[in-house]
Amino acid sequence: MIKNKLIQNSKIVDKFLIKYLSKQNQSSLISPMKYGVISGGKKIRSTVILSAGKIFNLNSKKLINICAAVECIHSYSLIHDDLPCMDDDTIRRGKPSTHIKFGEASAVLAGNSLLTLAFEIIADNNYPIKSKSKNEIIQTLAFCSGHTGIAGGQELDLKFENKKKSLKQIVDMQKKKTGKLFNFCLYAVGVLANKNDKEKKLLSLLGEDIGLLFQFADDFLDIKGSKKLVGKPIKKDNKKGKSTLISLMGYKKAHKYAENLKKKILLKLKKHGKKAKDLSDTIEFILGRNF
Ligand code: GRG
Repeated sequence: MIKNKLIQNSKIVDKFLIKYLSKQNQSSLISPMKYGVISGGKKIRSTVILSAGKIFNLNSKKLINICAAVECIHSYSLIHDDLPCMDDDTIRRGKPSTHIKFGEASAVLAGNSLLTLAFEIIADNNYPIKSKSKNEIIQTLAFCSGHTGIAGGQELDLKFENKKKSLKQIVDMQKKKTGKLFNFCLYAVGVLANKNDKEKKLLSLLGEDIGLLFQFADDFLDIKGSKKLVGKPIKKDNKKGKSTLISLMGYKKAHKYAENLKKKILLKLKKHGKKAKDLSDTIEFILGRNF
């Protein structure tokens, strides 16, 4: 059921991105950009956005630009994450990483172009939302992507290699590296649903916890997953000396910790009743997934 939803949502977002890119002046970076963002990946962040939108009766027309922008930022971060100067991975989504297929320089530039494309997609005059909302969404996306968000988290992830770090340090790093983009997903839904500052803050914290849960699942898959299903090399974290919940407390305790986080998230969704069913199903998928 949820798998069908992921496929359906991927199609909607891919269709939007293909159309959007086809209307731009063409350049040789379009190929590595498309390779990095279209027809690959679970598009889980888009599914989180669309499921959260259901709670507030927001339809996909209003949310599609947010989904596409988030997938551009996410794919940009993966292209750069795979570079030799970062995590140095040659396989992503079961295919050669972008720098292996197109060369390092094109991969760096395609990543940069996806980052800027994300902001272009939200600022677009054809995106029919209020200018005030656009500004707020753009500012939050910048905050969640830069040194206070994913880029900052990635820096910590690399610096923490082969070092003994506390639970708080690991959780803070993962909340930045992976949580902040999910934080943005729910915050943007809050903006579009005209929620007040307090409600938007609660939504963004919920999003950050969903992102943290997603990262924990990613770390579990690195140990127990199948390379074929995950689409990237596994058992790398230990070799690289990555600081994860598992390296700190062992697999069993880490799994218990993640289960508790999942319960906490699901409990917070209860107040929304049936309207939160899609998002609850997505959260169940996030921890239970095998890809
Ligand atoms: C500032 C955007 C930005 C990037 C530069 C390289 C970097 C800094 C950040 C890397 C952040 C990173 C790779 C976090 C890991 C998040 C994660 C668990 C990725 C896997 O996501 P999936 O499983 O991937 O959703 P698919 O392939 O399904 O899209």
